[in-house]
Amino acid sequence: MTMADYGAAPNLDPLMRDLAAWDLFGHVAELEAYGVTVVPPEKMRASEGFVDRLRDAILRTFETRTGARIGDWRTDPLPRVNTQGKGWDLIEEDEVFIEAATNPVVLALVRWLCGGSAVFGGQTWILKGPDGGALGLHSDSHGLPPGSGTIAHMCNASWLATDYAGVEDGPTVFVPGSHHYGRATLPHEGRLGETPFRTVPIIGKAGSLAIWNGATWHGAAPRTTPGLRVTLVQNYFRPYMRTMINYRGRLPQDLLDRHPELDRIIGRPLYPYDDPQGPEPDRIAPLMRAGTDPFA
Ligand SMILES: O=C(O)CCC(=O)C(=O)O
Ligand SMILES: [Fe+2]
Repeated sequence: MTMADYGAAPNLDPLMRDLAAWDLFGHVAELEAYGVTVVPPEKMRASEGFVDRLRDAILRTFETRTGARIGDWRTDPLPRVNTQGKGWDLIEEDEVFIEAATNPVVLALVRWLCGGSAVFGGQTWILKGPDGGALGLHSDSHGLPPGSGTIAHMCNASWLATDYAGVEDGPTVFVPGSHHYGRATLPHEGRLGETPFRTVPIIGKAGSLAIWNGATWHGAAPRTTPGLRVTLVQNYFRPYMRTMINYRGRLPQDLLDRHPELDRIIGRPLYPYDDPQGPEPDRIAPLMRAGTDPFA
């Protein structure tokens, strides 16, 4: 007899059964304790050849959208092209991106973190070559100010499409347990090498899933090994705090130009991006600032 067998929690019981059947309770415990976990490929219930198709689809989409050729991802550097505005909105490029977004283990862990009403917020690639630098510590839960608690308001479920064997491969790095701080990093806390917070790298085989509470502080180490690190980033959100009416899409620009306070309160300066290819950095920065100060 387990608690789920009582059938008293209809939103939770089926999820608990899946987590038990798929041997995921250790990962749930890591998500609660550390705010991040890596699920190995053999637990991911993905179809045969999934990660090879995923990596190929990312590389092919990069090539089609930039016009640059990648060569051998195991050995070659990343072509030096501007990828600004090219890396998002992948879902219609290849069905493997839908498979990645709707994988049953991804969804079980996403629903553990963000509930059964979690919504898919976007997918983007990370392609990182030997000259790929570090990324400072940050929270992905943009806009959630100090005091927002420790539940996951959003989460990041990233597929490793190449092996992350060690910190030299330029992986994502985490401050374990930082989701309990309930706020984003301040500028002096975010710089890797200077921050007093201890970080740990994600290590895992291609086909693993790295999933974290969006509030867990993370960044990335520089890559020093040859070839490419390939990752599919996926964001999922709790569905609350939405506007009833999408004024932003409706009100004419000349009206907004004449009424700057209206422009501000309809959230025009914030995401979602107007361009599905985002990201629009000007729309991210004010939300990230709001993650450090309840009055921002
Ligand atoms: O792994 C990385 O390079 C950084 C990833 C990151 O910050 C994210 O996906 O939110
Ligand atoms: Fe991030």
